[in-house]
Amino acid sequence: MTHGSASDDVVRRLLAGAVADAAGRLAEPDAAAFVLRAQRWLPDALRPLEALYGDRVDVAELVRDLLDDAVGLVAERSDELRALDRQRESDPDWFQESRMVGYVCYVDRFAGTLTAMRSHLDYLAELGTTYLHLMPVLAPREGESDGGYAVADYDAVDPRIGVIGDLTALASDLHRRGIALCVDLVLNHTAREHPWAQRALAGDPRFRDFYLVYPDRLMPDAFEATLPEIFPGLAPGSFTHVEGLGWVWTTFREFQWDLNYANPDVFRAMLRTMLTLANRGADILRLDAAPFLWKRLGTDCQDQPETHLLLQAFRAMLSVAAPGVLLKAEAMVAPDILTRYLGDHGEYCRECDLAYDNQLMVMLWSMLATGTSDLARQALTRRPAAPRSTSWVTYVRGHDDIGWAVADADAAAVGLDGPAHRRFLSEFYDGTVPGSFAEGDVFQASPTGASPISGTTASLCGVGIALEAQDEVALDLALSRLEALYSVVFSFGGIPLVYMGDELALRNDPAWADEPGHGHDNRWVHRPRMDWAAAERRNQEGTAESRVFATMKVLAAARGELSALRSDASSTVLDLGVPGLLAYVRGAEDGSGLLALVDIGGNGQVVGFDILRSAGFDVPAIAVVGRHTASVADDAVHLRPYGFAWLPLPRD
Ligand code: OTU
Repeated sequence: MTHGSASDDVVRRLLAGAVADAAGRLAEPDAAAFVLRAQRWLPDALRPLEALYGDRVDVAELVRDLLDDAVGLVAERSDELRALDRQRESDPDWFQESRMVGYVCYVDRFAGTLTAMRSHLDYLAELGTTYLHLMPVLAPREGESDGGYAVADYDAVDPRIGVIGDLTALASDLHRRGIALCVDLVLNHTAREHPWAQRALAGDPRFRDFYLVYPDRLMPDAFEATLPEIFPGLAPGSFTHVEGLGWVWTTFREFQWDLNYANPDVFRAMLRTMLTLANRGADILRLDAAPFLWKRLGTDCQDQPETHLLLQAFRAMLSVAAPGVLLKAEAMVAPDILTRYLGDHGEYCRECDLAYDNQLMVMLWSMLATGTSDLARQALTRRPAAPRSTSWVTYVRGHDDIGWAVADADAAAVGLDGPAHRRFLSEFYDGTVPGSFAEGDVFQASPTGASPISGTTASLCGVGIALEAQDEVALDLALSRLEALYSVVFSFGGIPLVYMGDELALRNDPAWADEPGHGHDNRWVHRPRMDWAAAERRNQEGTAESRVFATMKVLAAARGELSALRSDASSTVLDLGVPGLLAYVRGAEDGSGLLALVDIGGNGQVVGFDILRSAGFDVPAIAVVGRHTASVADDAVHLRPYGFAWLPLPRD
């Protein structure tokens, strides 16, 4: 940009305004800090906002309003959170540290209420948790709410779990313990009961423009020609006819109305929502359904360039107002395009700070089903790496179904047929493939046969079948599978997330369909209520719970000690010529490194030092092993079936 350009001028004028505004409403040093941040980030906000809204409004005016909102919200920010902002500004890589370990749960299913949650923090600390993701906490519509992903009020929490002050109090408790709080922000849609939707329904044109509403089927039909169905069984089509309004865009369920981000008022309203949540103590906002924000005729209406501009603008404005807060993209898109959400657009452009590593998750399950690591090596090597200042969150499973995101190109590269392999994975995990140990359920049958699968980690690993058969050997194998998967999640690169119940090997919830509103959505099979009796058994030697819980603790503790497991350390998958072995190397900037070996085939492995030496590694001593999963003897690393070993590499 040349000096004296129109946009420099705009920035100068906006800054002058911000100086006056901040001086009037913030005390020092916060006013000065605000201005400095505005100076740094305003150009990054103006660029995308100009591209998005330049033809619709005066963007300088829009940004003035956004800054005005921001100063107001910073003025309300607590001293405690401002201190955290300052700390994180001086240590912007805080979330890359290897001590980061996440835990994911539903407040009601884990503890009952937000207040009750505060009495379970010792349990989380025992596991090594430093990042707590609470599933949707904001007030949902009554009745069916897609697990809280249909928000009726962004300013209130679900009355069943408490009041907004309880969230703030919980956040304070967490911060005192060094735990960051992640909450969901459902920004693609609101519930039809949200006041914005209600005012649209009442005929208010300002709010009608908050949504995508069409008088007849002309445009809906035109869009649907290229739109995939997200929930074909639960909610066919992407539009819903609403009496008195017309056809409303509803990508997901009929009660989830997509917001119209072509309207700058929607951007402003959502930014206010983000900053308000930040003021309640949220450190990380999980941006639900991020790829869907912008629609374009003739496309699948996912991952449009404008979606990225929106995320960049949100990020920049958040950096001005709440610099310590991170954005996490929930984008279940192809691995080739996923890093765009982390700002990888040829050159780096700050966008989200975190994104779910969907590809690693799918590859974990693929490796377990085939007993081989070649496809995983291919896929994880080919996909772009997360930009250095961002990080993945790694996970074995989450609250959604598992979709079989295997790229045809990756499958072909290792001699597999993409569609056939995806079908195989679905049939393996729903238990129809002979010899399968898994007890999953098809979430929504796909005509391709590659149907997504529901089920808890333990049930998909074979724990249920083994217990029913009272087969100790099978149970040992099943638990070893679960531990092997988690060992990868804790070491491959990114913030590992433990999904509630996995630390106790909780099985599918047999009564999932009994709760009102859940019966037709079998994702509830893997959203069990916390079993506190099972949690008690973690202290009882010889139980499955004590074994798995101990492994998780060991993984978390060991991780914290190993700087090679920082999220920003590199990851390289190795080819040691052994199909049943997954091997990868981490390398941190401080020169520390780590070699991880996992027997993914389940038959046990003897990895000779000669193999390691020929791959260029000096033979290390074992740093960490899962409970009796590996040992070093006779010039080799011995892995038990599904065993794993983390071996520190000598510094270069
Ligand atoms: C998300 O999932 C949530 O995780 C789901 O629990 C919600 O039902 C949904 O949004 C609606 O709010 O399609 O199958 O690329 O894959 O946003 C799950 C992202 C989904 C989508 C994802 C979506």
